[in-house]
Amino acid sequence: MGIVSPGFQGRRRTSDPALPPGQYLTEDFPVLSAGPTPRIPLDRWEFVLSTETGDEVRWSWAELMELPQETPTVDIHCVTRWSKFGTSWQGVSLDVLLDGVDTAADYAQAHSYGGYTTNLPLDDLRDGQAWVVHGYDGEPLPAEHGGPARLLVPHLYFWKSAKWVRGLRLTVEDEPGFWETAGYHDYGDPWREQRYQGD
Ligand SMILES: Nc1nc2c(c(=O)[nH]1)N[C@H]1C(S)=C(S)[C@@H](COP(=O)(O)O)O[C@H]1N2
Ligand SMILES: [Mo]
Repeated sequence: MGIVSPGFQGRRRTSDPALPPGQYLTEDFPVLSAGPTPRIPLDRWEFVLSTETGDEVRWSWAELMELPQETPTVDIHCVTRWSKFGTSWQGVSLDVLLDGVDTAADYAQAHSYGGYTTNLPLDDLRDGQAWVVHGYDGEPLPAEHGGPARLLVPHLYFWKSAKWVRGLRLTVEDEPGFWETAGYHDYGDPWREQRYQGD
């Protein structure tokens, strides 16, 4: 080994080009929840994708597990300014869930067990940009971080990654969710610092 102090080696710093403007790095994994943590038994869990025409596709937990699984490792950025590099997840790509879904919708509203909602353009869920994840760091996703399953959309501020996700409503019009209605930015690109409406 060379003369490199442990803990410094390989660690990226606040000047890192991978850190969006106004963010700082954290090594731990903060929990941010607007309400109590819902507990959903796996035998009653389901994920529902509904289209603007009222068509629905449903997956039980067992059905979700039978789909092709991916293990994305991504950086995440919370609007409260913490970022965490190199988080490792396991789950199903939205490309798989949207495959074969016939829709003319341009938007999606994610909704969660417990009532949380968040909106995003449907295109931001396609092309390897989003997952329904149920594993973190090789373990089942802890309830406080959104288990049994959450949305993971790492290229947008982390409030778009709905915990305890229950489904997606595909909509023709953009329908603001919980934080978007409260004044947060409709899109939430961390690289353009889109924290609040008007940013
Ligand atoms: N259902 C639900 N999803 C949610 C939230 C929430 O309050 N409820 N908070 C959001 C916010 S603001 C952030 S930063 C992340 C936090 O995820 P974590 O607690 O796993 O760090 O979840 C997002 N998804
Ligand atoms: Mo957040």
